[in-house]
Parts: sequence; structure tokens; C-alpha cells
Amino acid sequence: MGRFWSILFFLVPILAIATLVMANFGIAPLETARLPRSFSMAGDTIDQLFNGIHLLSALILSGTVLSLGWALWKFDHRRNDNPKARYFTHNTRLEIVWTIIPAFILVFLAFFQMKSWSENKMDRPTLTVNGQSVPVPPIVMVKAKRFGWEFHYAGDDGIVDTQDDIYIENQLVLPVGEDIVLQLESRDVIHSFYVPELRLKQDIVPGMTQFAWFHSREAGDIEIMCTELCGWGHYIMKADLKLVDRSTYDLWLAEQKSPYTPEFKSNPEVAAAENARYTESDARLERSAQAGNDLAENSIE
Ligand SMILES: [Cu+2]
Repeated sequence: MGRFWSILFFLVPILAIATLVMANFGIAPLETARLPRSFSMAGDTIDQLFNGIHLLSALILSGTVLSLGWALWKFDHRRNDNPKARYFTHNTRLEIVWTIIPAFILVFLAFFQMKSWSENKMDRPTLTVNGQSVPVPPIVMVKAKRFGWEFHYAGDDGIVDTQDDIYIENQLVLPVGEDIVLQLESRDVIHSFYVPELRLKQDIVPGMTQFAWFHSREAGDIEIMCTELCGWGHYIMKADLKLVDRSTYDLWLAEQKSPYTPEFKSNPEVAAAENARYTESDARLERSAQAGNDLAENSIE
């Protein structure tokens, strides 16, 4: 049995390194197992960190499993004249070594990721107004709810969460090549705002206002998803994210603004149609919430 188990143990590091190499160099069938192409500068640094930690873990796993496999191979009792095991309680030198090496690795990682962490999570981008540097105001307030995304664009006042906000569901359009700040809030439970291509992920906690930011260097259509299990419809909680150049964005936003103009609102036909649309979507939401509650109650019983 000794040979069988040692070969099985040897297979683990071999497969671990093979999958890592295949995913990183895009070799079939694991060509899609790697992270999607990064749209943001910050994403490149995050990828370096991710790949570095991944490689380090693969090496440590390989080292551990290889030494186990080697011990199984070498000390196979049927191939040893004296198969009696030696008993010892501890080895101080070994314990010092395997405490100090991981401690060094962890301290190294802590310092290595510090800059990226503070840029992406602590220091909100700033802009200069009248010679003073102020945080970039949020362009959109994102309201996560079971099971969809509301986007409230700042209206003419340039401030989100005010009367003239422009309201859109499940479709976010944003300009590329500039610092974008999002204000994130939840209507109900904990959700998480995740855009893999931007390497952007932020939990959204009810009762808290959080900010997330990114700077995309590329235009394109990508997807926003909720990555916090939030109920039965978690899997459908997605939205489209369209990254476009500034002029396309301005045009698009102007189009969205029209239903909010006084002329548009005072047109009775338009008002009735809009009202019907919102009542319908409210009713749909209520039905889906009710379905979710029924499901939850049934599963408790
Ligand atoms: Cu969710």
C-alpha cells in the first residue's frame, strides 16, 4: 500500500502546478479559468498580488505534499528491515523554522499589498476645486435590493440622493478614462457589488453608506453581479455595465434626463404612461418579494 499512497500524494502537487500553469498560460481546458481581462490600472496590481499569492500557495502546497509523499515512499514498512516507528514529542528547531518562515511571508504580504489596498479602499480619489483638493463626488447612488440594482444618477445639481436624481434599473452607463466614485447602499439585506473586469468588489450593508471607486482605461460591455447570497433570487441579481467615452455618456445621460424635465412631466399622456410603468414594476417587485417570503416561510416550517 505504501507505494500506492506515495504516488497518490505525488500527484497532488503535480496537478496543482499543472492547473496553475494551464490557467495562467491559457491552455485548454483551463483557458477560461483565469481572471477575466482587467479593465482598470488598479486591476493590474491586484492581479500581480493575486498571482503572486497563488504561486506562493502552490509552492507551499507542493513542498508539503512532496515531503509527505517522500516519507511514505522512503519509510514503507514492507521495504524496511526495521519498520518500528521512532517516537518523539517535538522538535524545537523545526518549530522555530515553520513559525518564522510563514511569519515573514505574512509580514511581506501585508507590506506588499498596503499601497494597493489604500488606493483602492481607503483614499478616495480627489479633484481640485478653487485650489483645494476635495473628494470626487459620487456620480451614481447604487441601491441594491432583493433582487436587482437601482441606479440614481445625480441630476443637474450634481448631487446624488436628491429630488432631481435620474432613476434607472439594472443598467449602469459610465464614462471611461476618469475617476468614478459610486455611493453604495442597500434597501434590505447585505449584498455585494462585484465587477470582475474592474477587480472591484464591495459589500453593501443595510444602514451604511459606502463608497467604491475605479478608473477604467477601456470601453466595453461588462456585467455587475451580486456576490453575497441574499435570498432565493440571488442568482438573477445582475446588471449591465456599459463603459463608454465621455461624449457618448453625456448624450446618453441627456436622453435619460428628458422624463425629468417639467415639460415632459406636465404632459398628461406621458405622465400616465410613466405612472403605469412604475406601478407595474412596483407590483412585480411586490410579487417577487412575496414569493421570496413564502419560500422562506415554507423552508422554515
Ligand atoms: Cu444580492
